[in-house]
Amino acid sequence: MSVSDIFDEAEWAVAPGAEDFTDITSHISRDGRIARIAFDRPEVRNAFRPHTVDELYRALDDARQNPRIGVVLLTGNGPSAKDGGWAFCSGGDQRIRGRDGYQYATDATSADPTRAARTGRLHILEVQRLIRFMPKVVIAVIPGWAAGGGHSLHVVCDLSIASREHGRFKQTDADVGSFDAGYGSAYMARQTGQKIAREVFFLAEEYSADRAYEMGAVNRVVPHAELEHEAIAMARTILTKSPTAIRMLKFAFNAVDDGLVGQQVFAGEATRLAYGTDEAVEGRDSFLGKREPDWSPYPWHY
Ligand code: S0N
Repeated sequence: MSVSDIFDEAEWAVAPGAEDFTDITSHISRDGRIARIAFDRPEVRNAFRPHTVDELYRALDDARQNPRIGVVLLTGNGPSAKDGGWAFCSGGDQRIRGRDGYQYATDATSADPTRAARTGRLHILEVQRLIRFMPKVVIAVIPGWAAGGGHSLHVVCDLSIASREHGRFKQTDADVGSFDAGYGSAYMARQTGQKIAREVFFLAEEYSADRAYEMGAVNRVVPHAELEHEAIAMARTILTKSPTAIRMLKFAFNAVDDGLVGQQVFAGEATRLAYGTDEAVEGRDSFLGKREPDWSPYPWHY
């Protein structure tokens, strides 16, 4: 079944465990190497409620843990049956925003009534961190509006590709009193420069995909009908590269802005690489063999 007007069924199979999702769709390419995860609430411009975020986190984490997958496409299904509008994501669902965050549905018809008693959530930030720290390339595929928290999600993705006709951007945070003072704003300023990022946030004006490209906020702008194919082509190019090189590069790009957490993530990968050396094997084996390690074969490189 087609989930979106520009979705190519021939490319994808439903991801294991994704059959019951209500707010997103999750697919894996038929060769098992690319994930396509999409907001599926086109009637509200793909706004997310806590249940959406729960599903999104699960789908992204499944992709993270799948060793065959190297690239994740994050997108929005569409168009809206109500008015034909397209969206990547319009951020938090303002209808259920409470004083302590976004509220789970409380009625028995909600997607998950067992969650009714829980407090409000802002856990889209956990999704941002998952995108940021997963050792795979995440591409925002933007078929329409990227607004509010949806704008922030595209900012945090590694790459962004947008529809020329329908790609629209707007940072509404200051309009609705709900602000992303983390990656959504400060990291955007790293991408576009301070003046432009401040303009985007302080004026909250709509801007086009071509303008986003001029700002350095998106990588490519393509015809709407070609958007998903272009994204898949981009993913396939990345998949021809060394997985270790891509992983180390992503974490190197991150590290400069991520403080000690960035260093920790990069260092973890360095440790993993070290485990593959005879030198580290000697350290482990000497301990297990209850003997002194013999480092003599290993030079002090210069
Ligand atoms: C996206 C906009 C600009 C599209 O305008 P357009 O095309 O004129 O369509 P509309 O007629 O306005 O919308 C169509 C229908 O969709 C509903 N709708 C749209 N967006 C939302 C939404 N976010 N929540 C609920 N409903 C939405 C409309 O109401 C309309 O429905 P009907 O037909 O029934 O009238 C325009 O829609 C717009 O401006 N949307 C609001 C964008 C917005 O302000 N989003 C929230 C911003 N804040 C966040 O997202 C915060 C998120 C968060 O959790 C967070 C917290 C802390 C730190 C970081 C974050 C973060 O991630 O940002």
